[in-house]
Amino acid sequence: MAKDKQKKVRTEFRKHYGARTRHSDVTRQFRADESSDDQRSHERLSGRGDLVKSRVVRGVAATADESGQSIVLDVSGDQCLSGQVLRVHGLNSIVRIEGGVDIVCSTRGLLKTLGTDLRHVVVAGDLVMVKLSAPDRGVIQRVEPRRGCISRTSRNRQHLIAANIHQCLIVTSCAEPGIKPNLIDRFLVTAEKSGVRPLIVLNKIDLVDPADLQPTIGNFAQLGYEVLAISATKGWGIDLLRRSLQNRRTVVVGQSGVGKSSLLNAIEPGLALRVSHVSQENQKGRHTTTTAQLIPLQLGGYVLDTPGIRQFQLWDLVPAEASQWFREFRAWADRCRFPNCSHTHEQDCAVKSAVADGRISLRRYDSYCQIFAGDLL
Ligand SMILES: Nc1nc2c(ncn2[C@@H]2O[C@H](COP(=O)(O)OP(=O)(O)O)[C@@H](O)[C@H]2O)c(=O)[nH]1
Ligand SMILES: [Mg+2]
Ligand SMILES: [Zn+2]
Repeated sequence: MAKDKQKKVRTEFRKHYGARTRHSDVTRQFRADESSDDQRSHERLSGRGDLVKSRVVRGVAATADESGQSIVLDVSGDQCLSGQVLRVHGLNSIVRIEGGVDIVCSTRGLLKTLGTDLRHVVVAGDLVMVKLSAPDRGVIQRVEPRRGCISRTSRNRQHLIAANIHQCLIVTSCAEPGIKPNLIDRFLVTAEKSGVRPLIVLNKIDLVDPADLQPTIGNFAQLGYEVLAISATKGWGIDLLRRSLQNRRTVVVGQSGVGKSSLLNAIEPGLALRVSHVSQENQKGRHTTTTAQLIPLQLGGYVLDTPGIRQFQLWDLVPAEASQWFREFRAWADRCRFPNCSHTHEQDCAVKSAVADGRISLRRYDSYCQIFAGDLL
């Protein structure tokens, strides 16, 4: 270590807040909409930030990962244990060490210094290396590169609130309230954007004729999305759902009333209670601590609880970026006359032709147009 102190390592960091990368001229038209949106607070599954900072770090090699939201520090020889962060309380984190023991960890000094700039030095879901300082305490030495990041945009700043989330359970109900396919599309877009695998759940199948569900299921299944039809109260399809959650980190989203709590309880009694909002965010003014946490499942795996994530209004979607996340558009978009075609008003648009030929579903295209126009559901 002493020798390392002489070394200087130039490191690049990305900011994870502020203006997002623009992909085409078309997107500029939407800046106005977006900045008014940004006055509110959003939560979304994030994309990547922009490269903005370069810092000299003394003594220890530090790098930012591809999303720029994590720090990797070299650990010098001493033995470390790997674990994952269940939640963060101020300066301390609760880390589940391999083997299932939870310990309280502080964060290594340098990580904290860097964190002031990066804002989120450690978040729920982080995979970390920990050096034990006592049987039930440790110090986080290193944070592994992140993927599957869930973030919140607040006052023009993007805050990372959870990392390494494998999948997003999009819960909808067949009746009371009825299915809103366009809302499913919004969740799909947000999930796709961040590399979190979407899984669509149609709950309350006991209230409808299964035949009526076929068009909806077919529509999403054709696009390659997994759709599970279940009844949380009757217990139908719950085993399949359990298997989908096993050994994975899952965030559960969906309108209120669709049966998220019922579904969680069907998977494991008492789970819904544990996955309940710990606190409501104060959306105005200062940055407030996020209380996202991973709730361990008896069958293995975790469900993420994060205040506000289930309210879709809080999901931040940049309208002009939406087309790239409509996966069936991709094969056609290259053939549009204009490289920055928005597939709305342009001539010689291959996507629109595909819709006309029935190769792209009209429902999906309409849904895209709504998002592009910035319509709220
Ligand atoms: N018929 C029927 N009702 C259900 C089912 N799942 C949930 N419900 C009911 O739907 C209502 C809302 O469920 P809840 O779990 O609180 O939804 P949440 O707001 O998404 O957490 C409750 O009255 C549940 O009993 C189901 O599979 N079938
Ligand atoms: Mg609930
Ligand atoms: Zn086009």
